[in-house]
This record gives sequence, structure tokens and C-alpha cells, in this order.
Amino acid sequence: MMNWKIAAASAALAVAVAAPAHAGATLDAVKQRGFVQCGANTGLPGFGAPNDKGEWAGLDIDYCRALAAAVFGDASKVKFTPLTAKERFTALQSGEVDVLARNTTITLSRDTDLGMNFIGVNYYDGQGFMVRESLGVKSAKELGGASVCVQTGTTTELNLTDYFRSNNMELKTVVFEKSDETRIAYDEGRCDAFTTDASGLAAERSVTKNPAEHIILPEIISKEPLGPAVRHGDNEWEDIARWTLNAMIIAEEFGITQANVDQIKAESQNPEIRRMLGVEGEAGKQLKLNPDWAYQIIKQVGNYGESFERNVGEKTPLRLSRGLNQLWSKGGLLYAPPVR
Ligand SMILES: N[C@@H](CCC(=O)N[C@@H](CS)C(=O)NCC(=O)O)C(=O)O
Repeated sequence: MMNWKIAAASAALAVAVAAPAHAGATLDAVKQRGFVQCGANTGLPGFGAPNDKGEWAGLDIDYCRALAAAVFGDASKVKFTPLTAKERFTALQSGEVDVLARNTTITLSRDTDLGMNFIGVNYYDGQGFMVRESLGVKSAKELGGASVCVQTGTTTELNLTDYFRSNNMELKTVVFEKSDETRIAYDEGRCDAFTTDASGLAAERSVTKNPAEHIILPEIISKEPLGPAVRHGDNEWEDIARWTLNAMIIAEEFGITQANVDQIKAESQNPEIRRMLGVEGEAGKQLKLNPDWAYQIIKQVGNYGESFERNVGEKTPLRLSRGLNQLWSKGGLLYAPPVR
């Protein structure tokens, strides 16, 4: 706790010196530089990791590409800074990155002390546990006395302690700074269990030596609403970041995809679709962007559902179902306000 506070205080000082604070300064700086600098994961398959061609890929990565498409009309105008759990907040506060899109849970202290503005949720998650099937454990309640591998600087570490304490179970944490170290230690048998967000468990399991040896226990012990964040102090940039995610969700609601966006733009008589795609109204201007900002997001990156299926869905090694991340109209939690 103490370390976080010190880090937050020194980083807050850095903000005052280094980061553009007034509204619009980030957009100006991004435009002048010619690309968005996005804080990413060091390598979490499905969310943010270089693929086998060495290109960054993932749900969070797509969000950053969408932001670049909105600002520049070109989804390739983005660079990625790999950040560990511990490094990520300072990187955003100091102005090293314009946006943090790195499986980061929205919490009160991050929103306040750490000076972040979360722009929405791009993955509703919760923390779980993975064990070797051969351990014979069927429930997290049976983990009393177990050693658990966990990454520092995360909500995971804090929830783990809370969960064991509230269930009167003895806990031996084995703490690492990097996700690779954490997974490798678990994979080599240095801990009985591995804990992180359930999506992270699916991702990490997919890169263990033998994924079939591991099971994910049924308990979800926390709420982990993961979302991109910008820093305090620049409302215009925050608006752009927020409506980038909203546009991806709204596009899915309307069934607008990469493949049909041109046709829908040319033919749709739906007023909200026309406003969003820049055929009528001033949404782009209101965001200080080009009229086709949302068209470019959809054309170049796709809607939320397309990004989900491509990166983490049932046909990927993560095999995640939509669950809570389904649209509100289909029983999930994803809901974006209207373009009006
Ligand atoms: N959502 C949690 C956990 C996020 C997190 O950092 N998880 C780890 C384990 S899956 C991770 O992504 N590590 C990758 C890295 O450090 O680059 C948080 O915001 O604190």
C-alpha cells in the first residue's frame, strides 16, 4: 500500500511537469507527433501481445488502433509501449503514453489517487484460480495452506489476500513482477495455484507447456471491470477515447461490420447510423475529429464483437464466450450511450 502511495505522489508531481494538462493538449500533441502512443501489456495473448509475425494484436491493441483510426483516419498510426503491472500507472501519469489499454481494472484509488480517467469497460472480468488437475482440488475453498503465484502491482494480489483472510485460510504468496515469470514459476511447479483475471488465466493457460494439465476453478472472487484509461486533466482527449470505444459497441448493436460499413454508409436511412458514420450531423466536429471518425474505426478495425471474436473468442486459443461481454440487448452488460 505504502509503495503505491509514494509512487502515486511522485507520479502526480511528474504529471505537473511533463504531461499536457489542459483540454485538447493531448490531441494536439498526438497530431503533431503523428501517432498515438499506447500503453500495452508486455505480452498477454488475446489482449495485448506481439503475434507470430511480430505485430501487436489483441482486444486492447484493437482499441488503440481504433483510437488512431478516429484521430488520423489510419489505424496504423499507433505505437505500443509494453508495460508491466507496476510500470503502467507512472507511464500514463508522466505523459509517456497517451492512453493505457492494458487489462486494467477500474478501482476507486486508481480513479482518484493515481489520476486516471477510465473511459469505459472493454472487458468485464473477475479473478479466478488455475491449478494442476493432478492436485485434486475442485474449489478455491480447498486452497488453504497452498502456495499461490501472483503478479505484483495488481488488484489480483490484493484480492488474493482478502479472499484467504475472509475465508480463514493460510496463504503462501509467491510474488513476481512480470507475467512471464509468474506463469513460468507456476508451470514449473513452484506454486500450487496461479491467480489472475479469468481472461488472463485463459490466456496464460494457452501458453503453458501442456494446457490440458491445468483446470480453472469455478470461483470468481472479485469484479474486474477492465478498461482503457487516460490521465486526469484533458477532457477533450477523454471524450475522444470514450467515443472510440462507444462507436465499436454501437456498431455491433446496429450490425455494422468491417465488411458492410461502406454499403450501410451509402444506403442507411437510420438517423443515428447516419450521425455516427458522418453522413449527417456534427458528431465528428463535436469531438474535434473528422466527420468519418467512426466509419474509419469500423472499416479498419471492426465493431466490438468482431474484435472480441478475432482476439479472445471461441475460435481462438483463449476460447472465451461472450458472457457478461455480450451486448445488453442480448443479455450482457455492454451498453453504449447514443450518438446524438
Ligand atoms: N486487472 C488486474 C490485473 C492486471 C494484470 O496486470 N494482470 C497480469 C497477469 S495476467 C498481466 O497482465 N501481466 C502482464 C504484464 O505484466 O505485462 C489489474 O488491473 O490490476
